Amino acid sequence: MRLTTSLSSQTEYYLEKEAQYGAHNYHPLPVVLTRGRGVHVWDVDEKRYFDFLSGYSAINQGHCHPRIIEVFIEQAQKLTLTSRAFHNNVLGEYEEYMHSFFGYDKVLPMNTGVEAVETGLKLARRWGYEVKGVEPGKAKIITCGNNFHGRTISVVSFSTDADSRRDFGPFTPGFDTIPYNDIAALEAALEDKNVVAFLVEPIQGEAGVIVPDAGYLTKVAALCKRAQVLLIADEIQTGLARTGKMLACDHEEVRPDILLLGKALSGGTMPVSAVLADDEIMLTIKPGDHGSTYGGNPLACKVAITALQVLKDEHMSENAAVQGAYFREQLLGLGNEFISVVRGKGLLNAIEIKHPVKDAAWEMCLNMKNNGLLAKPTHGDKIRFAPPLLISREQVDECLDIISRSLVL
Ligand code: IF1
Repeated sequence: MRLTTSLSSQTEYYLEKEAQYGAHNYHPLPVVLTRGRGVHVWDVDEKRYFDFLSGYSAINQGHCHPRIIEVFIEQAQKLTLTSRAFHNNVLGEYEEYMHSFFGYDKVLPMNTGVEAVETGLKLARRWGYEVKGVEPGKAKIITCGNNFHGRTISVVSFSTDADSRRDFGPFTPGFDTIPYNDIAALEAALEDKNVVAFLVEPIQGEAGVIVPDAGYLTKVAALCKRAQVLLIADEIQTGLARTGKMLACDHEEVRPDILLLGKALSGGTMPVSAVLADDEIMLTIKPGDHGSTYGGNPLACKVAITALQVLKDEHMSENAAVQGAYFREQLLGLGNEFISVVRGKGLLNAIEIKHPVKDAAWEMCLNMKNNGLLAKPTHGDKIRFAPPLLISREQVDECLDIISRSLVL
């Protein structure tokens, strides 16, 4: 049964404003949110929904987590930004906290995820020339098909998604793409002595939550070490407890040479990202070589410390592992004829829809919206399910009932 979505006048009012005055660079679900707390959000008509996207995994701690908001307000009333032209009394403590929490010598603080990716690429190239001894201008970085690492020109230069690249050229050179989850292809690519790094998502998020074979990351790390190539793990979406461990790399006890974090590093309050590496890599960047206006601002640092502490104090990795395994098992048990694939790790999950109707996944997401759960398709036939990591068993059961009632057309 295909629903025609009748929208309230309140909702229409906001949609029209965005259509008139905003760039059309997204096609959101027709819902206008006004409030969030925990796993729930409310729309302008005070209807409540379960949020099963979590801001693309930026809201792992739940909407407006009280401890994070409290620290945000407190710091916001004291000192928000000094720029890096001067020191402040928060940055050093944050850097030490990140060192202790993740076990890297140093952190380079940035803002958005793609800035962390760009920073990682610049670090790898700089290290390649100054430590590995690659011929100037020849550094090469290997990336994976169906990757998603952000939207800047250099990063879309190695995207394999036509929409992300069309008419955005000319592109940045120095990147080669291999198939994801393909050890033989990586081994062949690493024959090139100009390769300085391999950039990889431990699980490919935007591609539809593609989980590689068990042991893939372990083999990747061994090959990179043998070839004197830096392993850059993009944990901007998979990190921070989302997959049932603090980092997705922790499932195989792999320690990347460069670790990229973002999104939930601020608990969904503001853009905060981070690049972690040991001194041999990090100290190739000298004063004035790299930076950003807001990078490492005291507000972001205070918020990030609390956002990380909340993940630990509330055992969110463990809950993600337990509730995620249960959720996938129950989804499979629904016996829904349209669910062709269920996959994921922790609370980063997705289903694939096989249905004769062309935009069935979108229609099903509209059904879920009308039934009180917000999720959005990715690449047409895949629906990502990624609730905040504090979701309870009772709430998972309630959501499974909503999903079951909605995946019908
Ligand atoms: C959009 C999804 C997309 C990321 C990984 C870096 C970044 C992202 C693994 C860049 C950002 C966001 C961007 C947003 C939708 C969402 C996303 F996979 F999460 F669903 F696009 F693929 N590495 N992912 O996932 O971080 O600069 O955005 O802070 O652009 O539509 P950012």
